[in-house]
Amino acid sequence: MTFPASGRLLVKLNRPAGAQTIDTNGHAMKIDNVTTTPFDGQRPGTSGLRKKVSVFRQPHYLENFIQSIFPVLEDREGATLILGGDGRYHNADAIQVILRMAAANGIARVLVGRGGILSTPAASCVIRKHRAAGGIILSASHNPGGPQGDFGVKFNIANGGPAPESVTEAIYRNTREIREYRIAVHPPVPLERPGTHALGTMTVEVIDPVADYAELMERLFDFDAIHALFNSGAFRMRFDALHAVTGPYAHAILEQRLGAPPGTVVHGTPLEDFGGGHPDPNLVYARELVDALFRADAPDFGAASDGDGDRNMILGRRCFVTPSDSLAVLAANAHLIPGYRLGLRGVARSMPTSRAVDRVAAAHGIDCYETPTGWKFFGNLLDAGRVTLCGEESFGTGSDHVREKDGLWAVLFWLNLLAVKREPVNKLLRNHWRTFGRDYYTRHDYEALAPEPAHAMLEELHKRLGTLTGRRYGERTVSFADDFAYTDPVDGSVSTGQGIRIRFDDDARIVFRLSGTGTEGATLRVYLERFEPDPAHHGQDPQRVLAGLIAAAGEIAQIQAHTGRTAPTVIT
Ligand code: G16
Repeated sequence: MTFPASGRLLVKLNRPAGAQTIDTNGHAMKIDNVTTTPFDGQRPGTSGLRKKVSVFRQPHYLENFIQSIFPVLEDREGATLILGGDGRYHNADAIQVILRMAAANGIARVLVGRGGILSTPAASCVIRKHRAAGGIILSASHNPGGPQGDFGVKFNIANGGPAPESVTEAIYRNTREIREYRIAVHPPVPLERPGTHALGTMTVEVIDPVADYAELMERLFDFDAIHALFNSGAFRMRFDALHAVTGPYAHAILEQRLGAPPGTVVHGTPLEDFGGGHPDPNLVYARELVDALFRADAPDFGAASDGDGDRNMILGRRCFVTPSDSLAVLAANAHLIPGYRLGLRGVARSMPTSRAVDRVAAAHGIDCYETPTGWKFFGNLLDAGRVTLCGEESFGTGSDHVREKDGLWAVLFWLNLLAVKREPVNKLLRNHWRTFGRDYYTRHDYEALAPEPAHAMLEELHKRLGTLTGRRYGERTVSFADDFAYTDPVDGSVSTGQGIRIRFDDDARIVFRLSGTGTEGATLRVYLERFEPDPAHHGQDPQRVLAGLIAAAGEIAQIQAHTGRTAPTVIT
C-alpha cells in the first residue's frame, strides 16, 4: 500500500472505524494507525537524535521517533507546537510527515517557519513567545548534510529549551515499546509563503522565521550604536553563514536593519548540503573565514554560525577568541549592553569549558555553576533565575533571552560591545586577560574512531582513576582525578559519567570525554587548559604553552595504544 505524499511503502495499516475527522473546509481527513516495530538506538544524544540520512529514511524510522514524542507533550490535545529546521537535506519531507502526524495526534495548531526554516534559537524564541507546548527542530546541527550526510530531530519543551534527560529518557522508552503510530492522509501543506492552512482540524500557520527573533534582538541590543559603528567608515565585518540557516537571519539583521554593507554576510543562502561544507564554525571547518581574518587587508571583526544557528565563532583581525574567553568577556562587560545593564544574576559553563568565566564571576561576586556538556543542563538554572549568561567551549553562548545557545545573539553582543568600546577585538581581549589572567585552552578531537577501542580506552582510564593522584607527568603531578557527576541544584536530578577530569598541582587541567553528537564511530575529545596570570606571558601560542599537558594526556589515556592515532583530527 502506498502512502500519499511520503511516497513510502508501508506495511499493515489499521483503520479503525470512525478514524476520520472533518477539517475546517469541511473536508474529511483520514487517519491511519500504522503498525510498526521498535528500532534500536533511538536514544537521544547530547542534543536530540542524530543519524545518517539513510537511517532516517528507512520506512517508519522518523515516524516511530516522532510518535514517541507526543505522549510526553503536556496538554497535547489543543496544544500549539513549533516546527522548523535548518533546511538540510530531508528537512522538507520530514516536515510534511510531522505535520500529518501532529494532526493525527490531536495537536490544535502548528507554527512552521516559512520553507520549513527555523534556526534553533529562533525556534526557542517562538516557543516562548507563542506559549507553545514545545517544538520539534529538524537539525543535526554542525554535522554535514546532503544525502550521505546527517539528519536529526530535537525536541524542545515549553520553556523553549532542549528536553531534559528525564524527558529524553521517556521518549526513548516509548521508542522501545512502540507498536503503532498515527498519521493523517493529506496532501503536502504549502510552506513557501506565510499564511494559514487547515490540516484536518489542525491549523498550520506558516510564519516568517526571522520576525519574532529579530524583534527580540532589537530589545536586547543597542541597534542604533551598532548602526553607527557600521556607518563610521572605520569598521568592517565578515559574517560567514556557511550556507546554513543563519544566512536569512544575518542578511535581515546585519545588512538590512543594522546597515552593514551588502557582502558583509557571505555564503548566506541555506543549501541542503551546506555547499558540501561542514557547517561547524571552528578553526578547521570555517577555514575561509579564518584566512580572511588573518590576511593583511582583514576586516575588523569576523564571525560564523553553524548548521542550525546556535553556535558562534568570534574573530578579530589576526585574533581568534576561544568560546571560553568569549563567555568571560561577555560576562565582564554585560552591564554595557541594554538587555543586561542591570547586571547578571549568575553565570554557568559546561564542565569542559575553561574557567575564565569563573574568574569574572568571583570578581563580580556572582554565582558560577559548572554543568555537564549539553545546553539542556542550563535550562533549570535559567528558569529558576539563578543565571543570566551561560556558555560552552563547543562554540555555544547564550542567555536567559531564550533557552538555547544563540549564534547571532553572541555576534550582536560582541558588535554592541565593540560599538561601545571602539577598540579592536585583540586589544579588548588583551585588556581582559590583564585584569583576570589568561586561561590558555585547546581542544583536541580524535574523530571517527572505532567505537570499541575508544570506549575501552575510557573504561580502562576510569578503572585507573584512583591510582593517578600523586603521579608525575613531565613537570606536573596529578592532584585530583574523577569522573564528573552533577546534581542539578534546582530539581536534585543526578547525572553521572559526564567526563573524566584530571587536575594537576599547578591547577592545569585535562578532561576526557566521548562526544554525544557524532554519527560515525566514536569521537574522543580532550580538553586542555592552563592558567597564566602574568601579562608578560599572555601572547603565546596555546599549542606551545600546552605542549606538556598534551603529552601528558596521551600518556595518561594511552591514546595511541588504544586508537592507533598519533595526532588529533581537529584542533580548536
Ligand atoms: C550540542 C549541545 C551542546 C554540546 C555540543 C557538543 O551542540 O547542544 O550543548 O556542547 O553538542 O557535544 P559533544 O561534545 O557531545 O559532541 P549542537 O550545536 O551540536 O546542538
